Amino acid sequence: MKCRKCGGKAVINMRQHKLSLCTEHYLDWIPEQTERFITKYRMFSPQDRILVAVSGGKDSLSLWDILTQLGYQADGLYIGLGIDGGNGYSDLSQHLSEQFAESRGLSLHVVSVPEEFGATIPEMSTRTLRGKGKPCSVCGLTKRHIMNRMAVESSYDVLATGHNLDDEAAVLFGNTINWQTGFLARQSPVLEAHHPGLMRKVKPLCRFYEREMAAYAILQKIEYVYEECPYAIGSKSIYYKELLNQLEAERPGAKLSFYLSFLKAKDEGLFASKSTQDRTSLNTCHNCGQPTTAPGECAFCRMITAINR
Ligand code: Q46
Ligand code: ZN
Ligand code: ZN
Repeated sequence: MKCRKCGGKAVINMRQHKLSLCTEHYLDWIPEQTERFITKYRMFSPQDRILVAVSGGKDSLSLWDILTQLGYQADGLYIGLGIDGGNGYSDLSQHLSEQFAESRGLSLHVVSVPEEFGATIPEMSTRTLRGKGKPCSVCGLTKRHIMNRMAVESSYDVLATGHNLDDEAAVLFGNTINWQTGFLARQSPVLEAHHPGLMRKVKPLCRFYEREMAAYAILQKIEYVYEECPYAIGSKSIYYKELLNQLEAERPGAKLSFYLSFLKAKDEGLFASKSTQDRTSLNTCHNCGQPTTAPGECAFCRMITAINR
């Protein structure tokens, strides 16, 4: 297998793009493509201040690496969830995020959920669900609240997350088989802020396969946490990813085409009425000032009240 650009030894073959590249050209190709997506979806400009949500994993650290390489002003935000799972998952991911920031002279905001709210994510979940179910819904709600609040309070222009194509295709698949039209209307590489307390959100890696990001992180020698969060095991999203991988093995490019065809259909007006509906129905939480679809308090503030009861 030879690199298409220089004829040297290729380290990756991307069947969906009919493209093989050597280390050097692969490490150039990923940032070039990222820049293309940033421009295509009008994500941000060099004047914008970007907050990157960093988890210590390959995608978010690679995203931060790529954005700074491309010359963007990007700071990081790490949220400590207090998840141990027997392998010190949160401690290790925080350590690797801090190490990454320090080695490159970048600034990283750290918010600790246990310090700020008096309980770890699994503890919060036990209190709200009374021991039933996984902590993922509590975790997602908490992370979204903190990310938005930190980005708005520190006057960033945009919040960037490291979701890759496999993440986006799995979400799309789950929403499609259940025809979750509200969620489908909101799924996009760019989520505009339709409320003063809401931050714009972008996903610059949404067109890269997970294996492409893993290859990038390894070849770029980024030290990241290999283990998944212990609560991700057995999740629906991993199951959907496996199904999509089976499809991809038979039909290279199927995942990318599933996602891109969806974006095209949305551009052509699919779910347009649903998006307008969502935009007009946002209120302000009486307690924290963040946008909410519910009248009165937002879901996060209601959850914190329930935990402290
Ligand atoms: S939601 Fe669930 Fe993730 Fe939170 S508890 Fe772990 S698996 S980290 S993306
Ligand atoms: Zn080459
Ligand atoms: Zn609130």
